[in-house]
Amino acid sequence: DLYPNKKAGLVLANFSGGQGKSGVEDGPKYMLRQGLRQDLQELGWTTSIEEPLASDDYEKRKETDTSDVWGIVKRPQLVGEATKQIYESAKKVLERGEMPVTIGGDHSVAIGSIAAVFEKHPDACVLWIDAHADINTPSTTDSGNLHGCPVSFLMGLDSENTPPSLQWVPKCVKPNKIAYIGLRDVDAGEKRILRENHIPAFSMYHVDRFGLNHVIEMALQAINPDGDCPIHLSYDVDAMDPLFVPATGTPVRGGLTLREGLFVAERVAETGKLVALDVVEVNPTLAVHDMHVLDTVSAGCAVARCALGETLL
Ligand code: 4U7
Ligand code: MN
Ligand code: MN
Ligand code: MN
Repeated sequence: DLYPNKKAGLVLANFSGGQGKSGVEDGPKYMLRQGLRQDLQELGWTTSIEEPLASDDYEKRKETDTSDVWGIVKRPQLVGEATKQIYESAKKVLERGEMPVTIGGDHSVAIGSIAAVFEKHPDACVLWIDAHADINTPSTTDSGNLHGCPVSFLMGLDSENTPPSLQWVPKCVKPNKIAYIGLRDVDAGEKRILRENHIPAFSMYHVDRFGLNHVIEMALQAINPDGDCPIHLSYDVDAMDPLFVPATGTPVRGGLTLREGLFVAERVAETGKLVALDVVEVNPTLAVHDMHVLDTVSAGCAVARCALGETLL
């Protein structure tokens, strides 16, 4: 068995402050209602639940505190506090020897989970599955939405312009320790950052050119050449095509099929090196029909099951 311990701590990151739309904070609730916890238990995982955001009403604060800005950056205080709480929860889970499975929430929550993983495993690497690179800095972001910036804080890029509330974030991710798969909507400033830092980034063009299997091998080879590093899989469901995952905040057409999206998670499970998983950007309220909700939530749950070994024989 590749994962003999089989204990997961589900970190409920019901947070929407990294972007403007409401509803993404309900992702965890919908995924649990869909049976995520039972699914994982049926796969042999013992699960516990962490609720890092339970003691404050972040959604209420998002509505009311209009002074929480840093230049163009929206809600740095809220994001700084929420991600710090998520960091503490994920750290607790890791300290117990368990795997943090962080359920978003928008992708800013990965600031917390990834910071915790690198504290426990300084030699870790990150696979970022997404239509977007999420590597804007406070200087390059046009939207001011922090869910488009988590990677830049974790890498310590443009740290002179980091909002005070996010200065706790450790500069833990080196350019050769993160790789992207699924990119197709990358801002000009982000392209420059990816290029200048030689960050391995595989877009949908590369998926078509080389095939997904080969792209995954290249990504893993780039960040984990000896195959011995712990892997953090940060999975934005918008990596998959909106045909399969319609209920998400920033959908981009031309994405991974559902099977391709699950294959990435399956391949990572097969390495036996997964130490943490994020599943983010499920926004049930952006669905037009009930079937959109079901498709999206089911896809998110399936990513988690595949990453935790459902399809390993
Ligand atoms: B997600 C964007 F401009 N790059 O910065 C931005 F296109 O977590 C999108 O990947 C960010 O969904 C998307 O706002 C963040 C935009
Ligand atoms: Mn993302
Ligand atoms: Mn995205
Ligand atoms: Mn999004």
